[in-house]
Amino acid sequence: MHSKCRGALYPLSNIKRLPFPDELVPWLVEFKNYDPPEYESKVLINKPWADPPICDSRFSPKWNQLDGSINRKSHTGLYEVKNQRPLNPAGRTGLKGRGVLGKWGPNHAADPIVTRWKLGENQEKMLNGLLKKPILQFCAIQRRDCGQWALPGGMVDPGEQVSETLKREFMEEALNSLEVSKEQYKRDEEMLKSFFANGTEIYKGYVDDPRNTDNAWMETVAMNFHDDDGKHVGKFNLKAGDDAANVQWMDVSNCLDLYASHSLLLKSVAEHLGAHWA
Ligand code: RP5
Ligand code: MG
Ligand code: MG
Repeated sequence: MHSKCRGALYPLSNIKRLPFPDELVPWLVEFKNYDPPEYESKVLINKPWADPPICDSRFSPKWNQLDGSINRKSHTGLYEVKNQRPLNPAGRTGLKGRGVLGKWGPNHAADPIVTRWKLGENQEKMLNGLLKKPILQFCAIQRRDCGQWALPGGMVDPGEQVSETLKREFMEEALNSLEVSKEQYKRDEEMLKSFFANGTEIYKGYVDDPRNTDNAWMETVAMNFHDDDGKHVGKFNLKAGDDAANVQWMDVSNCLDLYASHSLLLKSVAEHLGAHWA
């Protein structure tokens, strides 16, 4: 059940979502006279990465399909389209329109979950909890838009391979690749090439993102890239860039309060690698 996209105020606005009880989230449950406010951020006007307004006569999207280079398919299966508007597959959010999201329907992102073990003074793995499991660390960024800590994920550009998005977003947000010299960029990319070639898919699907609306929502492909001996990315100098204000290695545990569904993604990684969680 999504909850982060049902907060009182829509992010970066003073638009109030319609409040309603959890049982009314599924579209299949009747909600008489459901008519939430509508919001479309001005930021989207004439942006090349954004769809036109839904009522624009030149806009004829192909829902649930690859629409030219724009992927309008959902990882969750076929979504419904009602009154020419795609419906959020996770249910009602208390807001119509697409808010600040560029695309009507699914907005595809990718989340790199880059991990290493937390090591002690003698390079031994540090343990935690009753079960004495090793502590995993992940590369976390602090988002500029809301100040919350998160995975260094980002949107899949039209026509871009998800594997490319994962590497590019990590480089932009955690290595500041948009501002380093060409030489440094090449070195970083070369070092990351083999590291990012061996990832494990952790999740593919809907994200409970605070920007979601009834007609536009985030989806992601999350992959884990684990530096087991800490000699590769685990040694990199992290530097925040683009939409990240800060970057750091953060201990993985159930105490984390991260952006959107990112804590859940880390829980799966901890399970997958046999790391401490709770
Ligand atoms: C989240 O938003 C995804 O999981 C991903 O981390 C992120 C992508 O959006 P931007 O970081 O580009 O704003 O839903
Ligand atoms: Mg980004
Ligand atoms: Mg981002």
